[in-house]
Amino acid sequence: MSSEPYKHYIDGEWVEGTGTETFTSENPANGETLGEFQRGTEDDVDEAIAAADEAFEEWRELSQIDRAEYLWDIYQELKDRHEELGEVVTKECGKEISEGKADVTEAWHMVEWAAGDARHPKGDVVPSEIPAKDAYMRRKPRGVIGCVTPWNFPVAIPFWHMAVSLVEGNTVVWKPAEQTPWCGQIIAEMFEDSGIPDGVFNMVQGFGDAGAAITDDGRIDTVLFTGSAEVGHEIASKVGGEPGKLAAAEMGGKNNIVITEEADLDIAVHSATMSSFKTTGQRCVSSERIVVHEDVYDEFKQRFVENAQNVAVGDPLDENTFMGPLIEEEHKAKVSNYNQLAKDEGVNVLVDREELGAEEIPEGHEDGHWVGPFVYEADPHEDLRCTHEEVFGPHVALLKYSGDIEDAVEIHNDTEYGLAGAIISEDYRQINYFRDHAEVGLAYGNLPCIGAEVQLPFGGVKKSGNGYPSAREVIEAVTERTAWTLNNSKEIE
Ligand code: TXE
Repeated sequence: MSSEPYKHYIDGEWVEGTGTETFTSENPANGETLGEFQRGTEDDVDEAIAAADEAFEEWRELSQIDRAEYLWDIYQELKDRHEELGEVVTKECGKEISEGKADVTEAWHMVEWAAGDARHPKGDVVPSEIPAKDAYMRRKPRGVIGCVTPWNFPVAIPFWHMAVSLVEGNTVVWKPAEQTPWCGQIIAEMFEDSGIPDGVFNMVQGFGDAGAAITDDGRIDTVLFTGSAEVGHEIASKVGGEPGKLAAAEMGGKNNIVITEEADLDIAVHSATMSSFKTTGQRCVSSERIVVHEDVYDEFKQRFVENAQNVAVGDPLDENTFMGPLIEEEHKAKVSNYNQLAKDEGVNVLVDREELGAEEIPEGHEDGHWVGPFVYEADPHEDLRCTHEEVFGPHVALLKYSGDIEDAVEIHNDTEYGLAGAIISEDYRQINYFRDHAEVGLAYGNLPCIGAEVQLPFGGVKKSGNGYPSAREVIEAVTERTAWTLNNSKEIE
């Protein structure tokens, strides 16, 4: 750890910035201070945007193959520093170590996709009504991309936003989440090591006010945001009022797993356990609603409850841990309030490990933000807040249904969100009905409701998203399209 506060990275320099305040990063498993960071101000953001704006004119003139070379260096560094960075992810955001490392893997997959795509044929040759006319579509960079990212995937999501943006010829100003600035620091070091031209990549550390200074600035051409629905909708509505500016936001969900009457229950129990409790329920695709057919309900309930009672909560650096702590005390209070709300709303509680026993908390980790699983059964047709609002923790409702897949999907769609959903079934008709009618951007069949592959789109519908700030489809938000037509004959139309 440096004895000086870590700095912002603006225009190819490490700068203290104009602010007088610093903040610390803390390990959510034990309260240990991991580092002190400069807190960015509006003036720091202003400087970063000015640098990005200026760098854009030269950066856009490079071939995308040349631009991709810098990303290949970063790809290699992500691989070389995999163990180290995976451990930093785990220490900073509390996910268990295999997930910490997977966050880094996910990042290099994105960089590989973006840099590899630079040599890939793109675009369409389009038929024209006029024989001698060529018609095709060209993409151009939009300019300066403002990226604001959350703490739950502190390495993968920044690269999901930035890798394609940069290869396509944009410059970026990025603010990491305030809970995970150390990951931000290491990523900025990687950009510095790559030798990317000054001003092409800029990072300002800080809180929501610095984020808002990025997203509100008129020189930002596209805002890419991943985080809460509240902030995402605020950004999207502000940006919507500014002609020529775009926002793509991916927000949370209240995700369901549907388990039909002839489902393979081994797959069902495994999928529900993974989706509900991995990352301590703090993935945007985590499932908080398990919709189970009455014919298999009792057996599923007994097996799922057994898992919920037994999943190992503990030190995320220990490979035997299944669930680490929650990100911070404030978030623990939110999860706890929702558990209480569920009780107040009259649900039938099946597992309540909210307060872990002293023997479950590893020595030296008493200051961690610990909770265990909370599982209950509720009536799917009752309009309860606990079964409809995103908790972002290991808080899970079992919802029994009778009837056919149409009934299950009706329950599935009965939330304002539409990010992810899974079906566990052996019946292709039911699976296909789910695929076509579940109101989600990410649908999984006979798989846990988690996981992403960068060559697929990643984003939601309804309250969960507008546009795709991540993975393959981000190209739509960070490029302009020109419909190009060329007359190859001497004839005048
Ligand atoms: O999100 P915020 P938080 C959900 C989840 C969680 C809740 C709050 O339900 O409990 O959001 O989490 C920056 N203008 N998800 O507080 O506040 C902020 O500094 C511009 C789901 O972490 O949205 C950070 O960098 N930026 C989600 C980023 O936005 C602003 C993952 C996210 O912070 C801003 C995380 C503003 N006005 C939380 N206010 C998912 N999709 O997985 C804050 N920020």
